[in-house]
Amino acid sequence: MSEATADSRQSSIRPLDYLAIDEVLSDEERDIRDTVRSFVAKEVLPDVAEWFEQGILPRELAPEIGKLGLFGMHLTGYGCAGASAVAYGLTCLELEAGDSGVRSLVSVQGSLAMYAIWRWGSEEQKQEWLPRMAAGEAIGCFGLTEPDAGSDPGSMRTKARRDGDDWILHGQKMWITNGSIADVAVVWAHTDEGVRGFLVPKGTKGFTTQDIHQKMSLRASITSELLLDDVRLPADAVLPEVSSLKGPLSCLNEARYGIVWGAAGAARACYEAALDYGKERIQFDRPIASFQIQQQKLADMALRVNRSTLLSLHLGRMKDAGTLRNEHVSMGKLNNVNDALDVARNARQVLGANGVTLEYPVIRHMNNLESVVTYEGTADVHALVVGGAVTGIQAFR
Ligand code: TGC
Ligand code: FAD
Repeated sequence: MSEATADSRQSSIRPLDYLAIDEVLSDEERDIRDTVRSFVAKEVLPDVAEWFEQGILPRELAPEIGKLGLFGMHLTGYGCAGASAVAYGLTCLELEAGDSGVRSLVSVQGSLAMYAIWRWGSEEQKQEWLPRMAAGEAIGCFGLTEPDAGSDPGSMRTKARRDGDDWILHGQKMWITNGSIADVAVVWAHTDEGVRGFLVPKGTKGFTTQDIHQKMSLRASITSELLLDDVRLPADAVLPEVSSLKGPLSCLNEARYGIVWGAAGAARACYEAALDYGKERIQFDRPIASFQIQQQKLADMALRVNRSTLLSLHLGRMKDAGTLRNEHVSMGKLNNVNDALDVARNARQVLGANGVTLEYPVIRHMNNLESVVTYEGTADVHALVVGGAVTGIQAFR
């Protein structure tokens, strides 16, 4: 008998960690993961169904998340924690096991708004915004998408032109997470010098927001329209270090990386709910988990949860080693969000009628994932990135 077989006889399978992925994490990674898991259990899970129903996300959550050091935790300096990519990923996994809206708050703040300033901003901009954003005292949003420019952000209509030393920014952004609660909006616009990013503080004359209502997904998250009506900005409002689409797209890589992990968290939450329910719910005098057709569903969920977590970890180790490419991230987002959607849809059926209520987390995750599969590049966009990488032929245009 091989040593591997003997080992596996000694330790039993853990249903929630089938492949014993825990054991390949470092002590520090497990500590961070456990801290975030406890935070979610205490501060998110008791209320999130209510937030989802009401379509709100309490702003008071931000300083609590800031105290834990989770905003921009993978960045260095300026009050940021300087954690590893894997630690940041595990954080996203645990947050999204709570709700995609909470992970989105952290992604948009840390990976989009803070990263844009950290990577492309001036020293003064970093000093002004990053410490307060890391603490959750100031909130940021990231305005790239427009009503007529989603998958193709290069076709955006928002423009900025120089007027003496100032800039005049005009246009409209759509579907912007944290838009109306943000203290600073990072807004991308065409200029004569290429695509540039602007820091637009809340209350700037000509800058208004309007929340998007009647969403059936990501309800525990604020989504807004940004209206920029000839907004006059000083010269130092522009991010000085980039003037092409590479600016916003580099930020998207960071946020997509977090989503890769987050989707595995939403999947785990749905699988766990289905497993518990399946063992407790009696029909035909037996727990429904004893029927082969339900076991097949549970086995498929276990497979997808483990596959997506392993893929996340692999990409995380690559990111920490400096070998992760944006094409790798695309494969991760494509696989993991699709896996999570499959898990959520199967789990919802295992729960029967209870699967359509907010008493259980499954339909909330299932609905949220319909946004997650669309934002940060749709599944089609990521399939085309992977297709382009393997064929060498770009199929977007
Ligand atoms: P393309 O000509 O390929 O590239 C233009 C410039 O950008 C560079 N580049 C990248 N740089 C860094 N990371 C990437 N992933 C990059 N992809 C491209 C490229 O090298 C080039 O640089 P340079 O120096 O030559 O100027 O651009 P394209 O117009 O053909 O578009 C490519 C495409 C379709 C992949 C891209 O536009 C895309 O990703 N579209 C999807 C848009 C998207 O994901 N929007 C998300 C908005 S934010 C959001 O959804 C937040 S949700 C809330 C949450 O996160 O929780
Ligand atoms: P479209 O681009 O119009 O796509 C419609 C369909 O056409 C999709 O199925 C797509 O895959 C397909 N399609 C498009 N182009 C191609 C092609 N070349 N080949 C094949 N198929 C194609 N944006 C921000 O900037 N900041 C935010 O904070 C933000 N938060 C969001 C929060 C939520 C809840 C949601 C739902 C969206 C958010 N977005 C945000 C916007 C999001 O990034 C866009 O919705 C996304 O990029 C897709 O754009 P679109 O909705 O305009 O769809």
